[in-house]
Amino acid sequence: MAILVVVAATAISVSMIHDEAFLIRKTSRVQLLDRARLYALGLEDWARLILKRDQDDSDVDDLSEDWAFGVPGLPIEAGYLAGFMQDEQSKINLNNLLESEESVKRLTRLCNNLDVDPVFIPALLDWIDEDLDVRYPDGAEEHYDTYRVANRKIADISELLLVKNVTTEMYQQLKPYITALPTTTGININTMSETVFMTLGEDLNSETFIQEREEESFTSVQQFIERLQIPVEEADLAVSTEYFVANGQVVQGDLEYNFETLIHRSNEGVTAVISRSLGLF
Ligand SMILES: [Ca+2]
Ligand SMILES: [Ca+2]
Repeated sequence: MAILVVVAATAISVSMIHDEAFLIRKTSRVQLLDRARLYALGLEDWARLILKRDQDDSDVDDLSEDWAFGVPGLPIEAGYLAGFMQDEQSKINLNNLLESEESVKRLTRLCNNLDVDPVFIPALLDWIDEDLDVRYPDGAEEHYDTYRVANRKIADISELLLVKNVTTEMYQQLKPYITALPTTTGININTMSETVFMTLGEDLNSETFIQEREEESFTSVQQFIERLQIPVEEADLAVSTEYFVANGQVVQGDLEYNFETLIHRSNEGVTAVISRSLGLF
């Protein structure tokens, strides 16, 4: 942890060094905001650095690695920084649905397990697919409600709220377990929650899964299936991750500045920002 904090402090001061002159003494709200923004971007740079180093260290991603430990509250002038990263591939990727029947089955099981009516799934598929043919019986194309159906990959899971038969309550229940990534991805079995594990098949036992994983991370999907002795489809499962979300908070006096950034990391360890929300939200 101490090493992480030092690395964070170093990365942040490096990325801020050019703006040093600006930081001195002036404390108007605009300047506080600018400064918070710089700290936030510094923290994001640090997250990318941690991910790059992690890629150099190992081919597997699990919850014992540096990226999985947050910065609990690093003191800065007149406030503090905090942040944490999450593996976006620990969730069900809605943009897998068209290419993978297994992903549709998993989403259906997720709904059933959470007591959410899966009746919206055909309309969701219509929302994503490029054609205008309505799926029978509950699909929806062009003229549903006041919205135009997107007919392309989902950019943000909140789009689900626009899909026929999805209520705010259903969305809130599903939200922690779903994601929308720009490419087809595997669920990382080393980071997924018990709830996501339970979507991989019928009558599974999540206790054994958690015990086995705590003993040792899974080095391959095949090894996961062998160790647990469960009838699970290998499709769209993985032991490593390309997409992470970095969350951070910069507190300066009474000002609380937040960011949430989706980061892609390639097999070569090159990171890129895919999307970012930044500000006083
Ligand atoms: Ca790793
Ligand atoms: Ca469509």
